[in-house]
Amino acid sequence: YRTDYIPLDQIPVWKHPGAASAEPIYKANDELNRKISVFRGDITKLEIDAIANAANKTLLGGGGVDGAIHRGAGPLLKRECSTLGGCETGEAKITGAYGLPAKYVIHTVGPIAHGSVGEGERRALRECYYNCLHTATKNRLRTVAFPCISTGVYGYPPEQAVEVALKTVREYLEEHHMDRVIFCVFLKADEELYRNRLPAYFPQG
Ligand code: AR6
Repeated sequence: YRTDYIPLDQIPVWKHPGAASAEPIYKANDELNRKISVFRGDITKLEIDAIANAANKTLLGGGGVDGAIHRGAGPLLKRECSTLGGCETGEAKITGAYGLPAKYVIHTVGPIAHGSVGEGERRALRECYYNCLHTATKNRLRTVAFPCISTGVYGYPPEQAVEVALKTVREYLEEHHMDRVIFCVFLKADEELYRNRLPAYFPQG
């Protein structure tokens, strides 16, 4: 019996900081605000409908969050992934989660940025978030956790990636039914980035 799994009901909904906050970009919508969480820790521990994986085009595993997901899931994950014919940048493909507490893993491949981004990289990163959410919707899944796609090995600047992540999720939630989206950050600096920028995309009503 595992005791290190984190059920969704133990992850608080993001709390608006109140007075000092970023300039709003979108209209306030408290209903949407209640669908967002920032969780700092290991995405492989989350008991949720789906976790997104920042994979590579082979889908056969790697380092970073991809390595952690494959280690946690066990070898059957790689076996299923090997039947999928890889994944293009910006695409998303769903598999079982095997030994993980999540129900599914949605694999996506972020753009390789190496420190500088143009419109192509931005569009590709948007597609990652959008296609993961769309894959969740198509599979009737209502709760999804995202790592900070592309901001590790792939070198996408985190302070630019957070804008794409928050904008894409905000726009998706406006148009589709989803119960919870968790931004699963691993680094303290990323937690601060998300908490600082969330009020721009999810202002208080
Ligand atoms: N849970 C949540 N986030 C994590 C975890 C974890 N267990 N471990 C790391 N992170 P990266 P990328 C964070 O490099 O940049 C792989 O080799 C990490 O701190 O995992 O998209 C793939 O096979 C960072 O914030 O993904 C590809 O070849 C974020 O996850 C390549 O890396 C993403 O970092 C993909 O690179």
